[in-house]
Amino acid sequence: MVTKFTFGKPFNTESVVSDVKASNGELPFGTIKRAAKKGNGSDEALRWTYALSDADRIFGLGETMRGINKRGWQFVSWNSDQPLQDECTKSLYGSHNFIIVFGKKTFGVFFDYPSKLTFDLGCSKRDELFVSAPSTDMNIYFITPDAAKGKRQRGAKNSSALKSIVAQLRALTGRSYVPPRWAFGFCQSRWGYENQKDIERVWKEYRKAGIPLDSICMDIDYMERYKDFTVDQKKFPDFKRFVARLKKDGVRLVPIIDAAVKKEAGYKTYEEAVKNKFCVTDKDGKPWIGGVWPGDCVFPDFLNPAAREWFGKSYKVLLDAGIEGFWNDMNEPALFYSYETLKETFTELDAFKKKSLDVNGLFEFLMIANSVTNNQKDYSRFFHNAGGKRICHKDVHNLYGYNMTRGAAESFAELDGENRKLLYSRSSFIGSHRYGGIWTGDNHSYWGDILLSMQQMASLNMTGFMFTGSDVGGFNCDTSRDLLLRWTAFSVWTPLFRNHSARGTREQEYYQFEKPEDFKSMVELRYALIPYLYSEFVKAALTDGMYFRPLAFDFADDARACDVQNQILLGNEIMLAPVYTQNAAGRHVYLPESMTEVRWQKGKIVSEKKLSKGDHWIQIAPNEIVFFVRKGKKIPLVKAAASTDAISTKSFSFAGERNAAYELYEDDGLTRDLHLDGRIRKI
Ligand code: MIG
Repeated sequence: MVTKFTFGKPFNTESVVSDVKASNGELPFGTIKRAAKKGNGSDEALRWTYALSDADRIFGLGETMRGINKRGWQFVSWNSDQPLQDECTKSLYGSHNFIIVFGKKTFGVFFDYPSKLTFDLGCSKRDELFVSAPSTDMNIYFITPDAAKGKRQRGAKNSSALKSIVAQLRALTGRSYVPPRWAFGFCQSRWGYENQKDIERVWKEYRKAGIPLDSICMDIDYMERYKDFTVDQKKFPDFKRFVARLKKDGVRLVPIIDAAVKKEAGYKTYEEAVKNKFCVTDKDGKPWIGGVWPGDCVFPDFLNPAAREWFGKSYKVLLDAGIEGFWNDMNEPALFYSYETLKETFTELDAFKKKSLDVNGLFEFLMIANSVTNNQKDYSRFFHNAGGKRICHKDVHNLYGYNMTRGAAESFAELDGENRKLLYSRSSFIGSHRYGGIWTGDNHSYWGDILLSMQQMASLNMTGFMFTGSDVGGFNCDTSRDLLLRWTAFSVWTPLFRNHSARGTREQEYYQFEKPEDFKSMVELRYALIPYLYSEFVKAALTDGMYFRPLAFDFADDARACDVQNQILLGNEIMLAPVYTQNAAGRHVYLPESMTEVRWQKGKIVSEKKLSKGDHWIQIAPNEIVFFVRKGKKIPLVKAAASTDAISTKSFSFAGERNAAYELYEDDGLTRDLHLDGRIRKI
């Protein structure tokens, strides 16, 4: 059951798509304190507090650092460009303000609020959970599990409780985005592909190595002076033909689009933005200028529906060139500089000319200089026109990337009512899961980031973001072959499977390493699985389910299972237990029920072994993938192909229990009309 409470006059984020009447009753969980004065200047104008029991676990929050159980740490919803995230980072690119308390009482809470929110999940005090905001205007939804329907199995009650809470959040906020099937193919990316020659090389090397490939991302260098919706003619002399040539071989190009628009007289997008008043404005109502890649930029006002639509329609030039997928970047929005901050900074630094730079002075100097980029004050310096109302950006900050994604998706549907497009964003908010996926941003080539990625997948699925994945191999720092192998062994299971890295780091395309056949084998498992993974994904999307789940969601009565932070369930059949430490020969795995251990090597299944419920040490060589098929289940595999277009589902091989049945969802992988009816094949 969903119970809504409205405090003050909340901004309508349009996260919620169903009509729920606000209750006048008592809060079912915890207490609310609101400052007498609207916005008392602190971050605690509104504060919801809940007393935690010893055994309570806290799930949710989507894209954040740290484990699946979030208890014991503090997180801040404030969409941030975090080029160097680490374990202590409190804010990432998205705000997914949904938590589940699982324990003495089990319930979900969704805070529908567009600005900064602090989640203290038993961090300041072990037994206290509080969520606070700088404003007193907010909608809060409490979700309690619906009674389980149908036949009850032992242990099914609590487990269906967690699934029921997530399903209700999804019913409230809308169905998850489903990309075209080719988006489940492998994508190679790198910030540093400069021109057609670079991309051609990637394509040819992959084909030469016999490693399947479906898409190549184009990072900012394809544009003319970093201008959105342009393609540099010198670098891509006949772009349309190039796109067609690659597509004929099953490879799609996926260009990046940045949020900010270069200020340049005569540049179409800029001129249109200014003429139509589609930019965010400064205190005097003039287009606000901030610096990003192209230098001085204006910022589309994605909160203004007309501006949102206009920007979305601007993708048309690329669609017309044959492009079918995009990634939206820098839409927190990231800000390299503003003139206001630069001016203040120069003034402050000026004072240092007369000072001697002792240790403290030097650090102060560096701090001031370094605070130019993503300076928080800048978010108070510009304004939106949201439904005719002038609103300061900081009050709706977390909605910016969401509405960029929304504008693009809505325009794609108008421009091409027939076919789905691939779209994923860096910044997000609950609500944008209806319009696109996300990637998890600038991680590192750290071993711990493999685990982080797995944990984020589980949490993101709770908040509706199912089409997601991390930069395989790590974005920052130099990767290593062993790390890339282990990371790939996990990421062959993530819906977005993209190897991406930063300019200046070691090149990490699979063919760059010795024995590329080891990578080939892994990517081949992905392709053998695509019909299955796609089937589980669409079924989850259409039934408000989850593609990835923590073990607690299916084994809620098994305390051991509920505390597992380094294994997850995929769909209805699979459990994953990736290796994420260097030079490990294998790892411990906890089986909450008996399962089949399946071992993949050299492009095929080499062994299957029934294992009993309980603890196991599993040996896993760096070039192997081991996964577990659940009790009473099997999965279908097909013959791997060079690209998804070439996959045939005429015949299958299987892993798991052969006499089990599997219900395969199949469609054309492209058209927008999605439904399960008549599309399930029992095999
Ligand atoms: O300031 O476009 O997260 O994936 O390669 C860096 C360059 C801007 C950040 C993205 C990353 C991308 C990079 N971008």
